[in-house]
This record gives sequence, structure tokens and C-alpha cells, in this order.
Amino acid sequence: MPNEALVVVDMQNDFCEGGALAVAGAHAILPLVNRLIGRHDHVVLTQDWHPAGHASFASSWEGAEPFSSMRFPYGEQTLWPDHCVQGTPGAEFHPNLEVTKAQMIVRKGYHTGIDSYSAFRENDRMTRTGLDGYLKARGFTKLVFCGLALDYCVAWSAIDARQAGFDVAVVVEATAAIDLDDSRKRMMSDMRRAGINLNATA
Ligand code: VGL
Ligand code: ZN
Repeated sequence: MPNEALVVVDMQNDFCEGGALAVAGAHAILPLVNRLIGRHDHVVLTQDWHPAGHASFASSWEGAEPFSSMRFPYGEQTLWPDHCVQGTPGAEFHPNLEVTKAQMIVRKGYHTGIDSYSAFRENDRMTRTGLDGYLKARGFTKLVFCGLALDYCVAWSAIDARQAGFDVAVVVEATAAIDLDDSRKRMMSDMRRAGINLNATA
């Protein structure tokens, strides 16, 4: 479909088994993600891309534990293990990901003080990546999402895409979740409420 683009979220080594912020089930979705890429004419990849010492890393704060929460100027922020540091192997796409067809790679999380789960708007909910402008300029009206992690970067991106006016589907079987404090269930219901189609298949 000429007006439809596939957005593959953060299929990077650090989010796969053996990586710094491994999401259980990440390897298993690779064949499904690659099949979706094969079936779409237009493919966009997102890449989590943090500078060393990023504010979302627990290691940046004395005595802070990974997966705890901290009050940031823009609100509550979960602290993560160091991951997807710019230029490191952990930040590279998984070697088996079919990247050749990608027309656009959008990086996010590169501002030291602001995390970015969404590929459209950083966690301060104000700083924009410009991805919506790109997609609209290309004439896309429908976006299909897959990748990692369902309950963080996929969900936040999909909800922002709805808010930007796109018709949105998430291929849930081609995602895997971190599931921190019931986040999978919460974000599934937030996505449903936002009018996102969660029944698409790979
Ligand atoms: C992600 C936590 C931190 C994700 C990225 O890709 O879902 N989650 N950075
Ligand atoms: Zn990150």
C-alpha cells in the first residue's frame, strides 16, 4: 500500500538476549519482524542512541538502582542499565535484522538530560524528533509498528502517531515487552483507548 509505512522500533543488540537491557522474547520475534519488512514497500527504523552518561542511566546517579524511578524536571523517569550507547556494539541493529530496505533511520535519546521512548516526542513531551513531519511529507497516512519494547518505545511511539493523526496498527506478535510493574497491561489498554489496531498479524 503506497500510503502505509512500517516502523520497526529499536531492534538493537542491547534489547536482545545477551544485551544490556535484554527484553525476553526479542530473538523470537526477529523472523516476524523480517517478514513484515519483506511485505512492506516503505520501512522506517528507529534506533535508541544515548550519549555515555545519559540521565536515564542509573549509573549516572550516585546510589541509584536500575529499574527504580526518579523525579526529573519533566516528571517521573525510570532509570535503566546503561544501554544503546552511541557507537557501541550494543547500539547496533541486531545482525539478523533485514535493514537493507530501510528508507529512513531515526535516532532518539541523544539529548543527555531527556529520555525518549517515543520516536516522535521526547519524554519531556515537548522536544520533537521531526519524524511526523517526515512521514507526512512522504504522504503516509497509515503506520504499522513492531519491535522493542512493546510497553515502552513501541507503545509511546504508536500513541504519539495516533495523536499526530495517523491511522495506527501494532503487530503485537512481532513485539516483546519489558513488563515492569504491569507496564505491558497498562500500555496495551492505553493503546486500545487511543484507537490503535492491536489485532494486526505478521
Ligand atoms: C526502551 C527503555 C529505555 C525501548 C529504550 O526501546 O523500549 N526502553 N530505552
Ligand atoms: Zn533508551
